[in-house]
Amino acid sequence: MSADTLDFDVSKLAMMNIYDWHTGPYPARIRIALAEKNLQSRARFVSVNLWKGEHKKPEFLALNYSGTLPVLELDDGTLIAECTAITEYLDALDGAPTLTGRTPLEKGLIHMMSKRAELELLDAISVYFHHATPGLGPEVELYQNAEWGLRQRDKALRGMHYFDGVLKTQPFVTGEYFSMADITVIGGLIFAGLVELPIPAECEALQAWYVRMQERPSVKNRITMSEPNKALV
Ligand code: GTS
Repeated sequence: MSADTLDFDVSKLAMMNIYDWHTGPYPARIRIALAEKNLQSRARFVSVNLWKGEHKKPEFLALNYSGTLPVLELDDGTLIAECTAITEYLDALDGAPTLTGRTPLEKGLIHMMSKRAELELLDAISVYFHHATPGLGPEVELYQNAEWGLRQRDKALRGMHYFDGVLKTQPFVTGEYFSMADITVIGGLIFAGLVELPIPAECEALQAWYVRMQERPSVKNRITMSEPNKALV
């Protein structure tokens, strides 16, 4: 442990706003990262109601051009969107990154596997949800392409088989340590649960890994962790 880490006092960190939706799989990635880093006391959650399309309103688009959650806002007004970018920021705060890699090799592998988990699983399920199911409802889903959505569902199922293969030989997605890549796969499986896309029965390693991941307090408490701040909602 470096001197920086020993000196790190979480209570001296300025409060951060996190624009969030409590059941959302992408925002869940940031809640899990916060809890893994023990930073949840520095976060104020600001609820943006996806079902009412609040994330597509000009006020929110001014915060995040992409119109998606989550967004991190620092006390000087700086805005960071994109789960990977937010996680990298949070992980670097204490000078002791545990989620995004400590060495160049770890960093490269974690970034690769997390991106793969987005492309092959989480983002694919998101497209399936928005295009081949009622999604967030007709007020929000202004364009849908069911065929594209169904292809993405099949892609996600292939992604589950891929991660099952990875987890047959190692305890975590990039090897021996829990990392951002695990969090991204967890996000994908949270979304899979919401759209009722079960992990195929033959993907036993992925199923067993997910059972273990759900026992982590960061994952177990991901929805209730914002309740003390509910007054802001
Ligand atoms: N690449 C973005 C990231 O990594 O942050 C994707 C973020 C994203 O798609 N967030 C979802 C969203 O805003 C939130 S949730 O579905 O997990 O709740 N979706 C709304 C929409 O209309 O796309």
